[in-house]
Amino acid sequence: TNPLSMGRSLDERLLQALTDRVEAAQTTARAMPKLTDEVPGMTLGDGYAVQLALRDRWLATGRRQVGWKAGLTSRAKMDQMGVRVPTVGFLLADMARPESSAVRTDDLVHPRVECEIGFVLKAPLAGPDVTREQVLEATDFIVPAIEVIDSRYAGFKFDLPSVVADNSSSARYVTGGQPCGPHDLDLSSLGVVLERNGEPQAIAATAAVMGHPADAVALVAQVLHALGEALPAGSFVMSGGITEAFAVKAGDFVCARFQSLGSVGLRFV
Ligand code: OOG
Ligand code: MG
Repeated sequence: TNPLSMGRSLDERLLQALTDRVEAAQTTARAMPKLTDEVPGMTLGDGYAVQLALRDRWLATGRRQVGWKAGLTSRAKMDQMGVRVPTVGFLLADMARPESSAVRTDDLVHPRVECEIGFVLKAPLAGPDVTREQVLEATDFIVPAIEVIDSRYAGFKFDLPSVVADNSSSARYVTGGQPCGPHDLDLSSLGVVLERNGEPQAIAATAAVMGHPADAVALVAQVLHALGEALPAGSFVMSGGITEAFAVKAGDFVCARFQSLGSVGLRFV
């Protein structure tokens, strides 16, 4: 079977009920059981139907979407989470935090951090077969980023339909460092050190993300095509965690140091 098959099985009433549940867990920062515990037949397409229903609810309240992220694009992340297929999630403007700022932990369930390459597009990307080269041509600049993920599932344990419904654990993100043109460095072999409280937690290189982070952005475009969505010019796209993610708590300081791109940091309170 096609790993990106978007077959759907939920009726409208169940779709709205599951969306209510995810919205409540995200808004109150209370963990919930996996959606598939109650609806074992839930498909990947159902997970995306919940994710998009949630996105549409929030846009209707005036929140603004700035882009999308790739999830589970590295072996380290897939192994850590026990999931084998990459995902996408939407990014809202109010999820962003200023560089070096203090991120509250009391409105999150069990936050984790990961470092990523962010892409800002100057041209749209759409269609079923977007390539790495098309991504690089459409990119205005790349920028180092830290994503704060927060699964709303108890124990950070989930399966593919459940995590997709939970917007691929999206919570907060911060960009920093030195923006750089997409052709100014070899994006496949940039080293990165992720530090917590001054100690290196993980050391990796960008090739960990599908061989090249632009391939992860191409995958985002392909998944969005299957969902009837696309990446407009101006989109911000995060290409997925390069290392596994690390739990953080109030008092922690996290810094990601990227070869050639500078560093980006956050505090937790
Ligand atoms: C899913 C989110 C994954 C990434 O960069 O791989 C993600 C999770 O691990 O909770 O954002
Ligand atoms: Mg991520």
